[in-house]
Amino acid sequence: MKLHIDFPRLRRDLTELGAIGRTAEGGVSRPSFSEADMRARRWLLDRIAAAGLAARVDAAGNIFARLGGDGPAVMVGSHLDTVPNGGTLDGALGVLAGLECLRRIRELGLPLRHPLELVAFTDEEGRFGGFFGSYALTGALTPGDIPGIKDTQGERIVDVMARHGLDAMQAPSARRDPAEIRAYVELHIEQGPVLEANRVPIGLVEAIVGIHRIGVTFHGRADHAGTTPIPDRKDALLGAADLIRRGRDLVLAEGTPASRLTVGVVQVKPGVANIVPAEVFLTYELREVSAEMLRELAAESRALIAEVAEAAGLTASVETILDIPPVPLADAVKDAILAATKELGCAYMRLSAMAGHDAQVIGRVAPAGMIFVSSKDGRSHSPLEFTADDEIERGANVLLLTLHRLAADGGS
Ligand code: HGY
Ligand code: MN
Ligand code: MN
Repeated sequence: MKLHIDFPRLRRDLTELGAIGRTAEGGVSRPSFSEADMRARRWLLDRIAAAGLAARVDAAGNIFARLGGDGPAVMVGSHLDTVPNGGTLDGALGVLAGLECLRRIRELGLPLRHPLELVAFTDEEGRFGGFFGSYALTGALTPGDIPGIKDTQGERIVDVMARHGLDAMQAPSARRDPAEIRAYVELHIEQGPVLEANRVPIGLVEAIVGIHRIGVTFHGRADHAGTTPIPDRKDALLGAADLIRRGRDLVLAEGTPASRLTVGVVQVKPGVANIVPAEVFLTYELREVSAEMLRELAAESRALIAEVAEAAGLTASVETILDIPPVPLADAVKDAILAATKELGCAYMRLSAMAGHDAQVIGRVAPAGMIFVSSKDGRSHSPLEFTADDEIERGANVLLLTLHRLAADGGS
């Protein structure tokens, strides 16, 4: 009989974790370092201990569990944090399936040539910009960045982590030498419609989309809503509205079918019905799988921001929130995933990841790979996110065989 995970045990873990931060709509809210995220972290530490493994938390709040001895590890993981009112699988699946794989390999006493290491990364989803944990691990976080990292409510990560007894300024010390990472593998739901439309259960991810996220502030002038004639106003919201519409037109006209633009946050000041908007902040997020196209769209968008500001009599300031290039995934890891799918006799297809993942941060310094399972109706970042149990089980078994190949048979 082939090596396989204990699915009922994984299912129980997913259900228990899915109850932490549950919302009235049936979704989950666990923004990074919220009370729910902290409870989820404590729950995971308990599950790691119950599996007979030693847990470690680094200075960035990343949680680890290791199986095997010294030397470069085969890492497996994802994130516990969620978007507000998100689903129960985005992130949780990769962490809990990874834990299940370590547990299974341990209880079967399978010999390992290379250690296995589970990781749950801090703030993948971006309450504080995203990828805080994987940036720290790969040395991409510098002390100078940290005091300025805040959420959209203006709360600084330094203050939020301090409330939980953590010193954000120490996060860069979580850096690991890339030579310690033999490979990184992440199982994730696709979060899009491709696998389902093709009726294929497993996705072999070739590359992960790049993300260029900026914060744009239009500065106008507060005026009386009744006494100020329309042509005399400096209405900051007008600039924002113009940018949202013309940015969309720009990306549709100049981009590729894989280009995306999302304005997900708009904050109006003073936000009063009878005052002309004086200031508007918005997030403007571009995604592309071609690095060159992403750069072009980013440059054209900046020119557009200046143009719409001028046309509305405003000034605009722009700050970069996230700038992560597209990342091709490693052949060595893809080969192991492919061999695992073949061993299980399940169909697969190659595709790009259109969501961001810690694998693209790790993939810049070490060999990384991703396995996708399908998402019903392509829904995610929503309480309607769903993947059938048999698909989850299949994906976790592909993960198990992949890890086993990389850690037990991986040569040298
Ligand atoms: O935003 C993303 O693509 C991811 O879900 N963090
Ligand atoms: Mn997500
Ligand atoms: Mn995710």
